[in-house]
Amino acid sequence: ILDEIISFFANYGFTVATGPEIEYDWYNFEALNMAKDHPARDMFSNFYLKKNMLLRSHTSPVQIRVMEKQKPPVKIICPGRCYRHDAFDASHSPVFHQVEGLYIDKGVCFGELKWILSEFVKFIFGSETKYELRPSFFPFTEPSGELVISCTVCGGEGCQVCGNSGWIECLGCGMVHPQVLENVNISPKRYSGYAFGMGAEILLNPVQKS
Ligand code: 2NM
Repeated sequence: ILDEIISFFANYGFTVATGPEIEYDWYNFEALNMAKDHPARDMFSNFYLKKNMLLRSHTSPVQIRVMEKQKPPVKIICPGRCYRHDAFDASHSPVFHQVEGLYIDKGVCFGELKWILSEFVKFIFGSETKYELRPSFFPFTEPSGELVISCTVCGGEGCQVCGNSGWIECLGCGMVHPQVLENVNISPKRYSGYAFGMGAEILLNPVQKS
């Protein structure tokens, strides 16, 4: 499944980047615009190993590490294992895999993000799967969005996997927050970019064909 996601984005010029599963507080939170007392940290309730080291709760730290080292254009996809203090249920696991994408260059806009995500949904779930992009919030993107797809298990009727809503949260996305670019010494006046992140395990669900 990771290979399938990667091969889609490789066709659009993304290259794979990886990094450590044990991270510093700075890379997992601070650089992503989440200060020590930021309430958004609760969303990524986490496993600390030491005062400033934890099991990463997303693969965004890899993207921070790449942006620190590499000048734009940056066009990367970051697959890898992540950890969250979540109990097992139909859509959660304390250990899961994420794929995050990042594209930074001059003139990258929200319309381009919408376009590549719509192509992605068609490629992975087929053109019969419906999708919606809804407004959302992340501290590291502004504006932020959430992409939902019609439930691949029940086809939208409502079931345990989609919490009877008929929709499954597929991924989060947005334009990289100017403060995040400042944190890695990229000028937000000259550059902009989009980012997105998704859990890979939801793709283990069978795809409902009509
Ligand atoms: C998501 C949703 C929205 C994201 C942002 C960044 C970075 F490093 F550029 F700031 N990496 N990934 C991002 C944005 C991840 O996952 C749900």
